[in-house]
Amino acid sequence: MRIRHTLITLLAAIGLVGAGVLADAAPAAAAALPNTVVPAPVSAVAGGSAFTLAPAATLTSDDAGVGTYLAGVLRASTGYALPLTVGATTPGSIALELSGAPGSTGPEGYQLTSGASGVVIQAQQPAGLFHGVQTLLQMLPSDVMSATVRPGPWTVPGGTVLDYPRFSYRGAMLDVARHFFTVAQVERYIDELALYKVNYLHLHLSDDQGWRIAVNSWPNLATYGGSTEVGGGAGGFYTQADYTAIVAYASSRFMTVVPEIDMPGHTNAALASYAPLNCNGVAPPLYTGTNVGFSSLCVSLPLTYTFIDQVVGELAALTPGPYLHIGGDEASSTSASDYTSFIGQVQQIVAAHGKAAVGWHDVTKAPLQPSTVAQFWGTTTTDTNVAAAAANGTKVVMSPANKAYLDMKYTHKTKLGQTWAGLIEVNTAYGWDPGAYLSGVTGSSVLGVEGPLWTETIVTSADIDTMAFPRLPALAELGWSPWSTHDVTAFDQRLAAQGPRWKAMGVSYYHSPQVPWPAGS
Ligand code: TNX
Repeated sequence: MRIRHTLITLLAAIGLVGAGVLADAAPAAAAALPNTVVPAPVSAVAGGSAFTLAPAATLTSDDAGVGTYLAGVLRASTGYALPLTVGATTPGSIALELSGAPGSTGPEGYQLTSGASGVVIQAQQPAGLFHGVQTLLQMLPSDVMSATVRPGPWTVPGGTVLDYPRFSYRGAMLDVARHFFTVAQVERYIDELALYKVNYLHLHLSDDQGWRIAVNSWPNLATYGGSTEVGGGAGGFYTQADYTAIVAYASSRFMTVVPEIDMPGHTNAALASYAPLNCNGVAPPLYTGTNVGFSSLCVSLPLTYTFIDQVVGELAALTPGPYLHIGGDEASSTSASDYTSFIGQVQQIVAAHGKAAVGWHDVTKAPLQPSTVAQFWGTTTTDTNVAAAAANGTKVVMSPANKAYLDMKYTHKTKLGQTWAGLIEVNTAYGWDPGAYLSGVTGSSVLGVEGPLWTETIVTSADIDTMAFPRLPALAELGWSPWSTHDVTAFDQRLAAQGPRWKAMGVSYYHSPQVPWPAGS
């Protein structure tokens, strides 16, 4: 027993952990497979021989984009040529097929079968192949994520994975308003999120401290309103071409961008850019502090709605996804009746431009259109407005601040971040059920889960990485995996297997003492 345990530990240490190996060593029958994948798959059964990628291996794919993505990752770390054939009739050593998948896989799921002769991933849609590819990469040794050639061997345990998501919305939000992040920085985060099957990227594009998207009809928003950030740095903004590039990059990772223009509060950057938007006709100065709740668009002014119509119109035209986020949070400088009237009008504008509005859950104080989605960011498990909206058919994205906020500190010792919603260690981020968390907001009322990263204290990509990892994978698992797989000990073990991957990729992460990270990671 002790010898076998030592052997397994050794195999794990050299990256060969996997149920194929474990199955050989353990007397138990159908071993679970694999124990390295986050989010946990619906089912994973070990069986048959392991597959080892050989230097002469070939790739085939029914989808060019996913095939090219996989080839790019594998060629960089293995150094093998791995020729890719798109639409081949004979499967390659690794075959990505848009046929043969069980109906249960749905639009985003897949079936992965690995044996001596190769690996086959089958899905109904390219998104499913992409998610299956992420699982395959996590079944390979962690060095597969290296950007430079590593020695291998490149072994995948034998078995079958059947997998599909619990929720259709698995999101991450990046606040590019408090601190600006370049297109390359956003794309880096997209690549990291994609590893965990996140499929929505919510960009918080405007706030008191900065306006980050060029609007042709209101040019000062970006050129003046985007010229600073928290702490007084230079800020920045995305041209419409930049934004389009982000949308396209996200799409190549099967991720949909949800752009947010926060209103009626959180609008100092816009009010500073255009004096006529202010009730008193006077533009306030730009703001680089971190207070919230002091600004409001002028609800009684007709120009306000011309402004919103033109901004939303341009943004909607640049955004292929179904959602446009209107913020709506912390409007403490807007009266209750003004707020209700404002949210009513803005929903109509968003709908007129063909999008469904999303709002922070404060919007449930106002009557909502059937298509409007509420994003819960509270710290309680009861909210009568949200429950009433859900009872009325409103769908809810769950981002409880004391569980899902990636800007909260892990512990008092965490250098970055805030504490207003509490300290969030990784097991706290993992320890809640999005489908049963908020009274009256259960089952089909829950659209999914999102991890917001507010950036008052976040400045670099390393900062983003440190706050998102390992909590973002915890939230991604809550969004993807069936609740029946929920097990904190097993989760921490699977999470531990990610540490060497992040190391290989140069992703900084918080070495939580709750996770049994392998030595050296
Ligand atoms: C609350 S959450 C905010 C943001 C801040 C964040 C900091 C929400 C909808 N509004 O404006 O950045 O707290 O944690």
